[in-house]
Amino acid sequence: MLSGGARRPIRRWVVSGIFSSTCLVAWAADYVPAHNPGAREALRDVSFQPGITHVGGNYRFTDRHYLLEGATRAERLGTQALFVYLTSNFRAEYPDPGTGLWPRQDPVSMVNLIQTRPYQMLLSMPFKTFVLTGFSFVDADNDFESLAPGWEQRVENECFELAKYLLKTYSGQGKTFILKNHETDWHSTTRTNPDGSFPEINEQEADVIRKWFAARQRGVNRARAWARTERPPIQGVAVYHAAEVNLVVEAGEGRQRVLNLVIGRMRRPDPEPDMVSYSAHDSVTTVPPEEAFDSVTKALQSIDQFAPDPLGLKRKRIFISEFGLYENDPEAGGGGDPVQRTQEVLRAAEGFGLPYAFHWEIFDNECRDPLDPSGERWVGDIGPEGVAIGLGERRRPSNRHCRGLWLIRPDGSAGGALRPLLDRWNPSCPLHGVGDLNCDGTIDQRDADLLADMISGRVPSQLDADLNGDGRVDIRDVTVITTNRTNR
Ligand SMILES: [Ca+2]
Ligand SMILES: [Ca+2]
Repeated sequence: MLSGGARRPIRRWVVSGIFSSTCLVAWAADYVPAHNPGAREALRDVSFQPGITHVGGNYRFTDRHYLLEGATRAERLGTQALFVYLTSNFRAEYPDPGTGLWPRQDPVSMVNLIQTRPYQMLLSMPFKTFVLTGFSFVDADNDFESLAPGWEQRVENECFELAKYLLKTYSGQGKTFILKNHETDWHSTTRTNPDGSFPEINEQEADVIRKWFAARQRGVNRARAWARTERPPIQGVAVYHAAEVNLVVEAGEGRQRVLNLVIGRMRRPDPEPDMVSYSAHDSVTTVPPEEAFDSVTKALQSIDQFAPDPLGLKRKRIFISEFGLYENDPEAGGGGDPVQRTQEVLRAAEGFGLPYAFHWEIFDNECRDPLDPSGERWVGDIGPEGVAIGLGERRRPSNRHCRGLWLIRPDGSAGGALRPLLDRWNPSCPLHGVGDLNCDGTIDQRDADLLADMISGRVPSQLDADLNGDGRVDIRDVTVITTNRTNR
């Protein structure tokens, strides 16, 4: 199944020729040993935690910078792990309706982009782990014919500069960064089968992917090698590179996929990827909820069989980068009980010993345009910029226009997958981030009264009462309480 969960937001910048094999120059192996005790320690003690993805959502609730609105909502819900994109399409994926935080001049590299104010504000938030889906800007240029000479070196350098910056800037802050790509299997070939099925990759295509993974990993390895020589020493920060797979069920069945044909064969002098991230729609949404545990576990076993382990991370070298439920579109998969399915996925991920599993999307990125008479057009395909539609705009999708890849629905209510996540993030007060301000287990008038007291200054205002993520505690946050009230 061509799962759409993650395809849509990056369709505009995915490079159709990225893995074409033309004009590639051989590179001189500049192998830097990947072994890094500090890096290993950072993940070894991580206990399993669910995270949230935020990119390209189709609706917003505030006029704040969208990167920060989503991140603030995620923080309120209680997660310490956030997954965002670093993409040359940043203005569309994270629109800035009125705060002027994006620079006028376009950044020209990942490290340029992460130094912009929105990302600086994001990285200063108290998340412990940031997953960054980043294609180097040289990849996003969609012009490999002309860029091919020196391509791998440029990819390597861009990853090096980003990783070096993160290590240097966040030394001592206890943060973990994971640089990864997006669903490599979908990008592994531009061929199509006459019957519409997705072709198995061939040796030539596998070789280009291998070189590309190696270039990215070499960049991260170089940065870690640099960090080991710095004085004062860089410590208390970790940067990893993950290679992503998404057709794992088929790889387990012996079909030629990225997991078995590329990752399973990476050997020195190619640096092996630190980690393997798994966009898990093929095992999460293709079975009934009660079978999700077995389905996901089996897929993880396949990854464990093929993934190298250059840092000695054991099963901490694998994580689920995407699981999402098409709560509103059962035919697409993910139907049935969303609570049970979510619980089973989390149980499988934790039981297998993974560090993370990220829920695909805080705000759904697969909604239809309500103004399109055919009902076919996606909101994400409307225009070049600003796919997150604001409150009151005619084009804003409502719940029924979306497929259900959400934790927060367009009407502000909680998606079906949210409760099991809240129970893990904040067991003592799970509903806090959706309105239970006084932590008595219900969302009702008493919470609204407490919020009113904060707004009027009768009690000190708490930033965690900024329920809609616009950076202020005011009357607009009352809406979240009224939408989610448990006692009506
Ligand atoms: Ca309450
Ligand atoms: Ca607010």
